[in-house]
Amino acid sequence: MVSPPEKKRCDTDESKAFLSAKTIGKTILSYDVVDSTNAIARKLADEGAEEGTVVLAVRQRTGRGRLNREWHSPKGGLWLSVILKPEMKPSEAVMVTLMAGIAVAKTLATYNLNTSIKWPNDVLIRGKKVCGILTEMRGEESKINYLILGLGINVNFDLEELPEPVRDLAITLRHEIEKDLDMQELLSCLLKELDKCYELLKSGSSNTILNTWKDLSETLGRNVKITTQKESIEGIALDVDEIGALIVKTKEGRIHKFVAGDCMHITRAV
Ligand code: BT5
Repeated sequence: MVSPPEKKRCDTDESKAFLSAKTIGKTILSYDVVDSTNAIARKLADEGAEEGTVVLAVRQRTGRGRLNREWHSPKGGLWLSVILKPEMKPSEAVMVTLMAGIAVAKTLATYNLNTSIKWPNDVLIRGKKVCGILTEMRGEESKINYLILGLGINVNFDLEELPEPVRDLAITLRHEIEKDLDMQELLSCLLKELDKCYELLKSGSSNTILNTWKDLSETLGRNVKITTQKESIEGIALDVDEIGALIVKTKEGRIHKFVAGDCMHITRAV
């Protein structure tokens, strides 16, 4: 159950900034404290909200990662969800996650930050997680009704605000560049990049997305362990296929493809 969130700002300034958006950011709903922006976006999508609607919150009480894992969302982060209605098969939804990772990487590059991406959804700075992406889908076997693309970026807060085990694997932009960023500017840049990358994806330019993703990938060429609800496989991450599935070759020479799963980097492959 989502507690009724307090509507915070009326967003006229924010909305104006994105009138040029083709899809993502034409409508921005901004909240103060919520349980999860993904949960609000899901509810809005069920009620028929238009594609591209962005739900933004200052803080999340119960932010979520994949498999219902906790996503710590103190004040000072960029916590948002976007309603998308792409015409693609559910098995292709991982492409949306990959394109979102690219948009985040491009946004952070404008601040001279070097990022890499761990398949499928972690954006890293010097190997530490600065952004997590959660793509949730509602649909039938062959059709997506809507996707909720949730993005969490650690921006203006201290690492000490994250609990101990998470802190060691995470990074915030404040920690990395030793100053605070203008959140509006960061949001504006991110939504523009997301809008551009999404247009590219919708126009059928998956190859451009995949090639950019490969350049940013921290995973390809490494020995990895992929864990899904069914199995756990170790091998070399060879490539991603045309729908963004990770191709892994085991030491016995068997090829596996994953459209979802947890990826652990074991060593750099020789
Ligand atoms: C993710 O899941 O990385 C997806 C995170 C998506 C968060 C956004 S915020 C806006 C929207 N609303 C939501 O409720 N969610 C989305 P996963 O790959 O399962 O990673 C989860 C793991 O990341 C946790 O188990 C922790 O180990 C770690 N973690 C939690 N909070 C973190 C943080 N703030 N920074 C870095 N790592 C964190």
